[in-house]
Amino acid sequence: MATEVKLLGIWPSPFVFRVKVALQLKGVGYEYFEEDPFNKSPKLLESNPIHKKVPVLIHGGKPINESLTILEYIEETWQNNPLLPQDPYERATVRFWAKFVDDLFWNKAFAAFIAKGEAKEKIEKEVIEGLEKIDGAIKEKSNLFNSAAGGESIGFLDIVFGVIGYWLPIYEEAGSMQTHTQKFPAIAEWTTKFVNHPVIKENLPSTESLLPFFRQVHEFVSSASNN
Ligand SMILES: N[C@@H](CCC(=O)N[C@@H](CS)C(=O)NCC(=O)O)C(=O)O
Repeated sequence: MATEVKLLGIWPSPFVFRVKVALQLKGVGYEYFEEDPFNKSPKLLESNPIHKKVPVLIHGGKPINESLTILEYIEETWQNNPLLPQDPYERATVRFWAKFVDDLFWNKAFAAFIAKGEAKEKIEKEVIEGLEKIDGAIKEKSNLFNSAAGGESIGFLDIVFGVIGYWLPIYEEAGSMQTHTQKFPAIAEWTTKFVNHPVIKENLPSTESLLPFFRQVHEFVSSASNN
């Protein structure tokens, strides 16, 4: 009997989306549990006691935390349909850009989403610098961003990059950010191909549902930072 796979998530999360896509590309069946971030389940608190965040993958009763670590775990556990390239240098390059993307998102883009006034403008400039670098990387290393290369398959970096190509424009609108992710030509082209991939389409929450959600998040974090 196959070992039981469970995923704890919330539907609007780009990090949970990564795990759903990776599992589907590998053909791994799983049971999904929708969490309430304002009333986290005992299962979530005991499975991710350090960060108390989703996604959490539970495989045979053992929890794995943090989306990038979960993707690596999935890649090593189910070796069919590889998400990472074979060549060690290319694998290292993929890991470098995956980390760059997450650092840019958390340290800059999310910070710009919640910042105000001059601080917002300053950090937006840093986001733009990061986006320029990513745009260059997509052009230069298009074999690693599979959907940019027009490849049929979706790779590790495509899965990770969804948070910038697809989610960031929604944050920009919900948080009145002037970073204009989709003005970067390689990012825009990548996004068009990405959203049309069948496995991506199946798992991607719609912009129409995400926008009101992130407007609420923005309102919530803004009022919290005013108090
Ligand atoms: N670095 C984490 C980020 C996960 C994350 O931020 N999850 C959010 C949902 S998008 C969460 O669980 N938030 C609940 C909280 O912060 O209390 C990853 O890659 O998995």
